[in-house]
Amino acid sequence: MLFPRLHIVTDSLDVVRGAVGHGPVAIQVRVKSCDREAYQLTVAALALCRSAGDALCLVDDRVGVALAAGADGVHVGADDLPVAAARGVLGPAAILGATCRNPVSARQAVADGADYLGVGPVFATTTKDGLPPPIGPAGLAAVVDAVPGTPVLAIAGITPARVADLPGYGVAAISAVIADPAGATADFQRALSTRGDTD
Ligand code: TZP
Ligand code: MG
Repeated sequence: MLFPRLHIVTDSLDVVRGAVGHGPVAIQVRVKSCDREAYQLTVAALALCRSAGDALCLVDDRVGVALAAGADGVHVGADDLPVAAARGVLGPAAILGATCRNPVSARQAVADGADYLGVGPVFATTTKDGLPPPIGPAGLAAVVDAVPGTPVLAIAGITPARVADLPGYGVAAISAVIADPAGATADFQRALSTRGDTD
């Protein structure tokens, strides 16, 4: 399967149901409560991804949950296990993503074993607290240039209408798909497939 250019980050099975079936997608299960809830949601999301056939199931932050549930991989941020430590626990086959904000941290994450990068905040968002100022498409482009061959996904404030103007491999979204998961996902897939390759 082509590594998905669209990553939907969610704690909702309704969103997962709407997001699969419109083309390659990665579901990133992001649960802020506890491991038990994250595990249960991951098992259910993974089943939906497997039925779709072209969907990956990744887990935000929680390496143990990803391993226990048999998910395809993990996405780690600044407060989670370091990339090298996560890679050590996961082994070589799992997909490992890392959040980065600039070229230096991006190069380091790739050297430490990240397969792809989530880069942002590209735009302002109210979805996550405590973020640094947005880096904009130009900041994103600097990271894309720093890690040739590594898929870079834009995150924060991403909507289908913004996809055409973003450099990099793809995008990750939370709030843009909540109101209408299937419709918004289809819009994202259309926007991604009609833009030129920008990575
Ligand atoms: N990490 C950086 S920004 C962000 C996360 C999890 C939230 C992005 O959410 P939205 O709703 O797509 O702006
Ligand atoms: Mg995280």
